Amino acid sequence: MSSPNIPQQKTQEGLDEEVRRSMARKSRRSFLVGGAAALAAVGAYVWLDHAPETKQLQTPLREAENWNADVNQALFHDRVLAPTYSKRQATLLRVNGDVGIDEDMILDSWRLQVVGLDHPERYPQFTPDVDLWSYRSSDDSTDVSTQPDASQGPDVKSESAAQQAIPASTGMTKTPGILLTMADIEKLPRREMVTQFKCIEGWSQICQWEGVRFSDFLKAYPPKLNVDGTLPKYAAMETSEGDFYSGYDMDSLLHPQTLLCYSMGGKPLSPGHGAPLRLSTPLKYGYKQIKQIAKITYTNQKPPDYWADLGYDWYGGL
Ligand SMILES: Nc1nc2c(c(=O)[nH]1)N[C@H]1C(S)=C(S)[C@@H](COP(=O)(O)O)O[C@H]1N2
Ligand SMILES: [Mo]
Repeated sequence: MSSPNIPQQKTQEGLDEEVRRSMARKSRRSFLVGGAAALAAVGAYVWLDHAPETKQLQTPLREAENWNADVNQALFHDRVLAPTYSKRQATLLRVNGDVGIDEDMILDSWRLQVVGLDHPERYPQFTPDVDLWSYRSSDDSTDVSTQPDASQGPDVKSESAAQQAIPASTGMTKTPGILLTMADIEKLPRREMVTQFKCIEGWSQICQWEGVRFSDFLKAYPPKLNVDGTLPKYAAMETSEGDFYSGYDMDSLLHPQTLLCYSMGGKPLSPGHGAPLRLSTPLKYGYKQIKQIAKITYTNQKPPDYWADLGYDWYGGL
């Protein structure tokens, strides 16, 4: 009897079988690689298909290739997904934190200011200075206009990164960008997720969220690329007067579970939860999930962050 660790003499048939198996292994592997490439190609196709503006851009091919490689890398590399739950397990989230939120904001007057786009002027929603947009409030006494008003003193608008860089009140520097309505946001693919919401204070709840993936938003309204063809490193988000502001790294934003949400548990967001649009991600603590977003700015500078300025971790990762 031959011992199992002494190789049997290989017959021609045995060798053929070995070669066949190794070929099969190889082709399975190349199939997987080919599959990933095909997926990337589909991604690129869907991208172009969904963003006709991109086609008109005539970006150099090299740049376009980097662009796709960069984004597909971000979208398709091994993502760790946070656990999801069944809708039955979802509870009603408590309201926690109201910095920068105008509960009386007239939602028709809401716009999402987007700054740092690639050729913003090609969009119908273009405006030469997003900072001139006024959010109106039904409560007149709290209706702080975003129009410059010297009589109100220096604390009328707390300073966020974008505002520090571009002093709107001087009227010297403009912040070109686009002003999106909720209808614009709702045109993007609707996603649902039931995930755990964790607050650093020590409580957590399972919640059901509805909205759009940040990655879909970015594809529809792509940022200006860096000269090497890469995406900006960060996005800054802030409330209408800049009182609450949060910064995000691009990798976290492109994660499939990072949503711009307009509803919770199938019902439109309440003002306290950040109507009409907030961020939700199970990857970060509650304090990184900005409510009532008014402005998104793509940038390569690490944006300031309300809670990081108070000593919490800037990433707030879980
Ligand atoms: N605009 C704004 N967003 C905010 C806050 C805030 O005070 N203002 N608080 C944060 C904190 S600390 C938490 S825990 C969550 C709470 O979200 P919820 O009120 O929907 O539970 O919102 C985050 N987003
Ligand atoms: Mo929090």
